[in-house]
Amino acid sequence: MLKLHHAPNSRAGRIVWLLEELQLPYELNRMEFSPKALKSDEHRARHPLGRVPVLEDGEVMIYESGAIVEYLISRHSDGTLKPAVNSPLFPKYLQWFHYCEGMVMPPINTIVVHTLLLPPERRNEETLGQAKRLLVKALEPLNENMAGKDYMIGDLSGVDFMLGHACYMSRRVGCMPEDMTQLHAYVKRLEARPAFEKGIKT
Ligand SMILES: N[C@@H](CCC(=O)N[C@@H](CS)C(=O)NCC(=O)O)C(=O)O
Repeated sequence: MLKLHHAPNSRAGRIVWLLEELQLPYELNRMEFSPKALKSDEHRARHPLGRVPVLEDGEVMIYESGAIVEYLISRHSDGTLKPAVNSPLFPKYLQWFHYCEGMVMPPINTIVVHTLLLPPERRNEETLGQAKRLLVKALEPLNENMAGKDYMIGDLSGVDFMLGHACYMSRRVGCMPEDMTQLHAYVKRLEARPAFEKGIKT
């Protein structure tokens, strides 16, 4: 049985969403999003930095949300949700998949740290402003990419579990300008999927 180590309002939502789309049976270990839960010896034995998500599959223990998405798609999806290596969509799949943690999530992390996680006296307005500008810039190519498409590479794929969640987060932190109409429509499209809804609400 697959087991997902999870905390609310985190990237673990990407994995719940994928597990639900694939209709795979799984068990959830729900932890609080708190140092007490995430930095416990028990959880550090699963992830040395005490982070989520972590997935267990029998003998396998794997962390990094992108690696988990790829793992589930490769081992548990019967060839769906990923273009074949020789497909013209494959390079775009790789590009956008890695663009998520490489370009979009770093400024989101900074925004979350400087609005929610740090105590008010340690928050820095300049760092926050710079992260917000960087995030908007990182979203621009995604908004352009969405022209004429329902999902990031056309059909729903592994990319959406990464970038779809990151776009949802970007809107949530108030960094998706109104004129990014294609990206707003994309996030609304995702929100209409019950599995996505479950992913972000679990
Ligand atoms: N690149 C990692 C990031 C993991 C990560 O930072 N997770 C956050 C939640 S979204 C976390 O566990 N934070 C707890 C902490 O920083 O103590 C991934 O994609 O899984």
